[in-house]
Amino acid sequence: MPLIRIQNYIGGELVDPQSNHWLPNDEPATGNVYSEVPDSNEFDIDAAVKAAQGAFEEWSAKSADERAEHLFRLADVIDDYRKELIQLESQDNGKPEWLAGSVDIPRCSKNIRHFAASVVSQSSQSHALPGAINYTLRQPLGVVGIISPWNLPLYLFTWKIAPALATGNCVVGKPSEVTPMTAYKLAQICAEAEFPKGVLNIVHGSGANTGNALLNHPDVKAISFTGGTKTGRHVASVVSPQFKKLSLELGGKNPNIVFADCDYDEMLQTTLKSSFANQGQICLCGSRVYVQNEIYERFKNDFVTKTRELVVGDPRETSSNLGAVVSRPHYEKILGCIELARSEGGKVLCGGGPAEVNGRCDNGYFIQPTVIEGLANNCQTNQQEIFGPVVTIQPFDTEDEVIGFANDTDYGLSSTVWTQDITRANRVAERIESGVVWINCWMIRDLRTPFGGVKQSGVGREGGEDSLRFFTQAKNVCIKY
Ligand code: TXE
Repeated sequence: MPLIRIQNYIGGELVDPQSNHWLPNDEPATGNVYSEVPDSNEFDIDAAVKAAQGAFEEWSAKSADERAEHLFRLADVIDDYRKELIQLESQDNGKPEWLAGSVDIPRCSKNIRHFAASVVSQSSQSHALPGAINYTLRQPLGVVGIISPWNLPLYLFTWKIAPALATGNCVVGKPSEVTPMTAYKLAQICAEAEFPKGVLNIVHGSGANTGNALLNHPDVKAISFTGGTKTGRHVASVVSPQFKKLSLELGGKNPNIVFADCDYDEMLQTTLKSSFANQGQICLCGSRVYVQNEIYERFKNDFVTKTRELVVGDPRETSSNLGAVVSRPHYEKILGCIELARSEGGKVLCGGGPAEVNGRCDNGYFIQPTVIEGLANNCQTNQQEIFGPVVTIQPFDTEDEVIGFANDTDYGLSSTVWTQDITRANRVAERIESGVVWINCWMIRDLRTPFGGVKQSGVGREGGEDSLRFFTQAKNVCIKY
C-alpha cells in the first residue's frame, strides 16, 4: 500500500510543507508505517500565520451568531464523517474503535457546538457609578497558536480551537506528529463545510521544528498547550518572555482514594476504567490507588481478578478492552517504568510486561494492564507520570494520612474520592491539591466547568467561561455623563 501523505491546511488549501521534510507515522496496533507527516518549518508556520492574519479582520467582524453558524455547520459535517473519524483515530492512536466511537469522536462536534452556543448567549459586564458607567469589551486576541497531544487527538484539538474560533480569533493549530490523521481529516471536512479560508490553519510537524516555530512567531498572540510537564516547562520558558497569553494543561499523577464505607461495586467497576481507559493514556487516570485498611485485601483480590479479565487486543475488535499504546518509544518508556517499580521493591500483582496479540497485530505495542503494590509513596514510580496501563495500590489508615499521601507529589491535576460520608467527601475535596475532584465517580465532564491543574499539572483553566476569557482580552470603557 502506498503511504498516505498528510498535508498542511493553510489558507483553506491542502499543501505540502515548504520544508519538504516528512516524518514516518506508524499504526500502533501493527507497528507498520502507513503515512507520512510533514515536518513543517518556520516558513510553513509563517505562511499559516499570514493566512490567519488575512482572515482575521473579516472573521472577527462577524457577529457571534454568524461565527456560530459556521461552527455549527462544521460540527454537522464532522458528524457526517463520524465512522471514518473513528476508524482513523483508532488506527492512528491504537485505542479501541469502540472507545474512539463512544468518547473521542462524539466529543469533537460537542466541543464545537458548546462554544458556538456559549458565545451566542454570553452576556457582558457593566459597572455603574454615580455620573459614570463602565462597560467591559471582550475582544479577540488575533492569531492564536494551539498545540495538542496524542492521547485524545481530535477531542483535545477541537477542545482548544472551538473557543478560540468562537470568540473571533484565527487559529494556527499544530497537532501531535504522533497522531496527525484526524486533524488532517478535519482539514478536508473544513473544505466541505465551506469554513472560511484562513480562519483555521493546521500545520503538522515535530515539536522541535514546527512547535518551536509556532511558539516563537511574533504575530501569534497566545499559546494553548496540552502535553507533558517537561515540554510544558520549555513552552513556558519560550512564550512567557514574549508576553503572549499562555494556557498549560500538563501531566498528572492522580490519587484514587477509596474509603471503607464506599459503594464497593460502583467503586470497583469505575476504578478499572479510571486505571486503564485508553491504555492509561489519559492525564486524568487515577494511577495511585489508596484503599483504606479495612477493605484493602478484599479490594486487592477483586481488583487483580478483574484486571486479569481485561482483554488486550486488536483495536478493531469490540472484545478488546485495551488496544495498543501510542508508539514504540512510549511502549518502551512504560516497560522501563515497570522495571523501575520492580527495582524499587514493588510487587507486580498482575500484568508487568508486553501483551501478546497475534495475527495482524503481532508487532504492535501492547502492554498488559499492570497492578503493583508494596511501594513507598515517595518512590519514583509513585511520583513520576507513567501514562500507561500501570497503577500502584497502597493501604492507608486515616483521612489525614491519605491526604498526606495524595498531596505528596509535584502534580495536582485530578483526584477521585470514594465514600458515602458526604461531609468527609467535601472535607477531603477541600484539602486535596488538585484542579478537579470527582466524588463517587470519574470522568463526568460538564464543559461549562473550569478544567486544569495546580502545581506541575499546569497553569490556567479551560472550559466554559475560562476558555472564552483566555481567548479574549478585556477592555474597560468608562463614560462620564
Ligand atoms: O508529549 P509532548 P509527548 C505526558 C505523558 C507523556 C509525556 C510526553 O506523560 O509520556 O507527556 O508525551 C509538542 N515546542 N502527556 O512526548 O512532548 C508535540 O509535538 C513546541 C500528558 O507526546 O508534551 C505535541 O504536539 N511544541 C498530556 C505536544 O507538544 C512541542 C498528553 C505534546 O507533546 C515541543 C500527552 C516544543 N519544544 C502527554 N516539544 C496530557 N496532559 O494529557 C513537543 N511539542
